[in-house]
Formats: sequence, structure tokens, C-alpha cells
Amino acid sequence: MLTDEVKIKVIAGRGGDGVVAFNKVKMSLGPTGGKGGNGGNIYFEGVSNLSALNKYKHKKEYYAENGQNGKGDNSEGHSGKDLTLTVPIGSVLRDLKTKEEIDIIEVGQKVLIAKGGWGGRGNFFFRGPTNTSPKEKELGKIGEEKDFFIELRFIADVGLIGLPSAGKSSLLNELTASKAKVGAYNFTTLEPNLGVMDGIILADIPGLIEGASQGRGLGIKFLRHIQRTKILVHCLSLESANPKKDYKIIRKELEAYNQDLIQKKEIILFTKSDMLDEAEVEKKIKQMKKINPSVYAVSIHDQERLEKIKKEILAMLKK
Ligand SMILES: Nc1nc2c(ncn2[C@@H]2O[C@H](COP(=O)(O)OP(=O)(O)O)[C@@H](O)[C@H]2O)c(=O)[nH]1
Ligand SMILES: [Mg+2]
Repeated sequence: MLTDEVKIKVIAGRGGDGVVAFNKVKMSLGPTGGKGGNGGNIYFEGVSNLSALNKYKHKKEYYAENGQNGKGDNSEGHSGKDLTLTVPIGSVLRDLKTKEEIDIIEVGQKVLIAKGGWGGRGNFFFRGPTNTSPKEKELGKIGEEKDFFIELRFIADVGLIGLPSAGKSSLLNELTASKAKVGAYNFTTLEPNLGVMDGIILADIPGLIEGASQGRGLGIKFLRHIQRTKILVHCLSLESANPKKDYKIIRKELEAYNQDLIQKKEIILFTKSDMLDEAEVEKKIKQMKKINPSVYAVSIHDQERLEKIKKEILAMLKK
């Protein structure tokens, strides 16, 4: 199962200590203690692999390397190696202390999240006209330590929503090259599925049922993935005795989860249009238009209608 939330601790490297050393050559006495190397930084970097959070399930603490202590001859200790932690694009990184949030939205986007400590200065740096054999040195500073909650919210342009069996997965498979599981029962697909249609990303959002926003079923896990979509395609099965009621159930859950969700642009899509005769379909479309003028019907067995809805989605995205 896809991991879409984890908590981890990151600890950047400690800086190396400065040292106290003196030149042993009689002709040029004096302090030579070098600076410690800086501690390694920790970065988060976006990758396309959606399961990139899985690895954080088992290992919870991440360290970057410490800097090495300074050496004689005024030479600086090696800096600690940086550590880069990969996260899927769509991840929201929340610093649990400051509550600050960082969005990772692009592959290759790299953010510094914990800075390594500075290396301490050696006694060479403390020399002066009146202090020709300083014994001072600094200790390296500790690296930043932070706790992060990482949450994955898919970056899909379009979210296919609707009650179980509304035909979302079937539609995703028709509109994209996705191979989402399709079921004849009201069983809930366990993972959201993504597919690409003419360069835009469609997400099939499963598990929306009455009470989902309060934690019933698995829907609440998936509601977050809707937050970043630009358009919702609300699928209503024409097999249903009361599509309007189905519609309201879902809208209520969206609203309860996050007010913003019901402000999104929406297409209402009657699915399984092959199940009714044309006059019935038209009648239902007309009724729903009172709620939202953007109503269409589709069937996975009707290529013409599939093309039409595809165009409609693309046009709405461009607006
Ligand atoms: N006749 C007909 N059946 C459909 C159509 N779309 C989906 N179905 C069926 O409806 C059931 C539920 O579909 P599914 O895509 O799994 O729904 P989801 O739960 O919303 O993902 C499956 O048995 C599908 O074969 C359609 O356009 N016409
Ligand atoms: Mg499904």
C-alpha cells in the first residue's frame, strides 16, 4: 500500500572542533591549529516515484555526516557529507515546530531543510601581536535538528470523484492508459489511481462515501488528494435511483473536509449512459443543469461521448 504520510526526524551534521596546535619547527614557532569542517546539510528533493515515502516507514531518523576536527598546519577538517532525502512530487513538508510548510512540486526541486553546524576555529585564528601562542579554540556547532510531517497530495489536474461504482475507474481507464481495477460491487478501491490524458493528469479518487470526511471508510485518506486538483469531474451513475442525492452526499463530504473543495470548477458527468434510453438521459441532464450548467453523459461503450467529455475537460482546464 502506498505510504502517503510519515513523520521523520532529521539531524544535520555537527561541525568539527577547531584544534590547538603549534609549529614544531624552531625557526617559525606559532599557532597552527586549523578549523573544524562544517557539518553536512540535509535536503529534501522531489522525485516522480509516488512510492518514495515508503522507505520512511521503517527508518525514522536521518543524520548527515559530522565535520572532522581541524588539524595542525592550519588545515581545515573535512566537511561532513550532505544527505539528500527524496520525496515524491506533491509532498507537503511540515516542520512540526514552526508549522512552516514547504511544497515539493517539481522533480529535481531541492530544498535545504536542516543546516549543518559550523566548524569551530582553531588557535591559528586567535593569534595576534599580544597573543603569539593562543590556547583558544572553538568547538563545532551542532547541526539543526527538525521533525517533519510529510504528506503526499497528488498533483493531479483533474479529480474523478463520485460514490463507489459510479464508474470512475472505468472512465480513467478509457480516458488514459491507466489500468485501474474495475469492480461490479461497491467495493472500495484501496489506492487512488493516476492516468495521463493529453499531458494532463487525472486522478481516480476512491472511497468517497457518506461520512468519509469524519473518517468512515478510507475516503478521508484520499480527500487530501483532491485539494490540488483544478477541476472535479463528479461521476453520477445513471443506474442510480437518485443521482441528485448521490451528488449531494459527495458534495457534503467535500465541504465538511475543506470548504475550498466545493469552490472548484466542476463537471457533472452521468456515467453508464448505455443503460438508459436517450430520452431518459436527456431528462436527467436537464434536471441536473439546475445545479450546474456543465452536465454531460458518457458511457465507456460510446466513443463519441468519451471524445466529447475529453474535449470538455481540456477546454475547462484552459479557461
Ligand atoms: N454499462 C456500463 N457499465 C459501466 C460503465 N462504466 C462502468 N461500468 C461498470 O460499473 C461498475 C463499477 O465501475 P468502476 O469503474 O469500478 O466504478 P468506481 O467504483 O467508481 O471506480 C463496473 O462493473 C463497471 O464495469 C458504463 O459506461 N456502462
Ligand atoms: Mg474504482
